[in-house]
Amino acid sequence: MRPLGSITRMSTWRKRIGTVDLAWQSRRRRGSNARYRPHVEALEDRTLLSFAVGPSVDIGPLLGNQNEASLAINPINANNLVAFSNDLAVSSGIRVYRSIDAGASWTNRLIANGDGLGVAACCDTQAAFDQFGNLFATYIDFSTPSAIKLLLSTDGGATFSLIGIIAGAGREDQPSVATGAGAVWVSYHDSFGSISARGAPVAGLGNIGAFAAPQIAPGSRGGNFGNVSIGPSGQVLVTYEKPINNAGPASIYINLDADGLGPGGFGAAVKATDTNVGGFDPIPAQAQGTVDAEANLAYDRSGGAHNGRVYLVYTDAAAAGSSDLNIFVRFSDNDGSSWSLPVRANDDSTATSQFLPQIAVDQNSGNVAVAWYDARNAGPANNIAQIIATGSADGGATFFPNVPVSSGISRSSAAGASNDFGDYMTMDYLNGVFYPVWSDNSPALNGNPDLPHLDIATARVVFTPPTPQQSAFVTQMYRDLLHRDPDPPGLTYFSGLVSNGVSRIQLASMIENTNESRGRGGASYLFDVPAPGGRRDRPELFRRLPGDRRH
Ligand SMILES: [Ca+2]
Ligand SMILES: [Ca+2]
Ligand SMILES: [Ca+2]
Repeated sequence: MRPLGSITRMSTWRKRIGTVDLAWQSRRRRGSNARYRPHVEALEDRTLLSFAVGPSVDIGPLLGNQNEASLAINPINANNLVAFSNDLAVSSGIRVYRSIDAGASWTNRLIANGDGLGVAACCDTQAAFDQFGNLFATYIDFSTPSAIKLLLSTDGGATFSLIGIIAGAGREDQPSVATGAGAVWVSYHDSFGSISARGAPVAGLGNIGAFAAPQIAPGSRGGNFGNVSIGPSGQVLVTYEKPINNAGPASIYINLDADGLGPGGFGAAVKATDTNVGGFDPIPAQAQGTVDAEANLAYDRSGGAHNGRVYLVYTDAAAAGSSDLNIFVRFSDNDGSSWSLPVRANDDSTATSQFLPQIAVDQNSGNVAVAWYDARNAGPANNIAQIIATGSADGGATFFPNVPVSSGISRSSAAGASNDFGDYMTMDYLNGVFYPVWSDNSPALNGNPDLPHLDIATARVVFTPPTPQQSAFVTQMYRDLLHRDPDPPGLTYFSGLVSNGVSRIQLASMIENTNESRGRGGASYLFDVPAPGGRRDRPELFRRLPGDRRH
């Protein structure tokens, strides 16, 4: 409880307004017959926003189309970001982008085009830093036969070395890379049509052990568009969609390797959810490239309240063939054996497409961020998209109001890229800041040299969910006014309002004026006590306790 301030101040106030008199008397009588007590501290954080979105930055002003990007934040130096993308303007190679100033400025170069890192890299880049500052990047190399390769950088993306060929039979697809718990894992669609994965121990910067033999996920044959994540004890979860050869319906499965790098393999496939978005679902905003359900995983290794929880983000639609795609999140506290009910992350009321979602956990806080391409402002044509994001501070039970991330809206059909925006987007999230990375040909993106071709863009998004004090305030107000604890959506909503600058007095008024509160009677609040000198920017709240009859 915050001290009320000096009696002198209170005496000054007393002349102004009777409620202060009551508070002053309460102070005089404290411990005996106090009927009033200061309930809430002075307002604070009134201008604090839950999301602060920086400008969209063109990370590589390049001729032609670049798309299908991935990005990772260096935990040793969070100002060091490294991204990768396809570069459709060149015959071979992938583009690597590097920033050392938290994404404000970037350099880029082409790699894996006959330089020793790769023969003819094409696509499907995925990147992850680990806790030591090792940066891993995987991609498909169109060598003969084509192969999935893994690169390592120990200097924050300045230089790379080829760790090895993860798979090279010639028909592999869609690699993913994950780090955590002293390991690095790569999963991929193998040449026999199943999901396979390989892991290696990591003991320090540049200290990468040998990769174990490939492990097949039982029951995954015919699945693709997968992802991999590592849990806090080293357990490994892969996900994939199956079947993939239609526009929907399909299902999303997981397999668990419970002992991680230990000798046990992947367990049986578990269906996490059905979805009406198949492996090749043509929607107006991605008509040539089509979309899949884009199932992605993110374990919480934060050591916090939801340590060990794994999140699954994916796309679903009311019916197969519908272009009204939406983004859903489920979570599991038992490594995928069972899953929560889905929570919808996009909060628009349109019938447009939300697609290619990505999810990330801030391993310092356990907070969750989700971002995706979104056609909510496209109108009935449903054919242009911007990047929208949200976050959760309660372990995925509820999500905050959506926030626009990209400065503009892009039209992939104008770019002439056969796979439109690409098969996916990615993001990374660390120390309260997340960076989605996406393909952009909006006129609002500064620097693109040849619109309507695509460049790669990112934006710095600072997610500041309500503080514990703000949430506690809302909880106390529920108990006082509604005589109950807040339901999770109510707690998120009202805490978010406080965090977004709504004053606590306004909040109390909103709750007190609900039908539920009016039906309760009991406690009420006295509002808007002016501060000394008539300033009204630091009002105080005093709770009137039940039983008092003077007000
Ligand atoms: Ca194992
Ligand atoms: Ca929708
Ligand atoms: Ca370009």
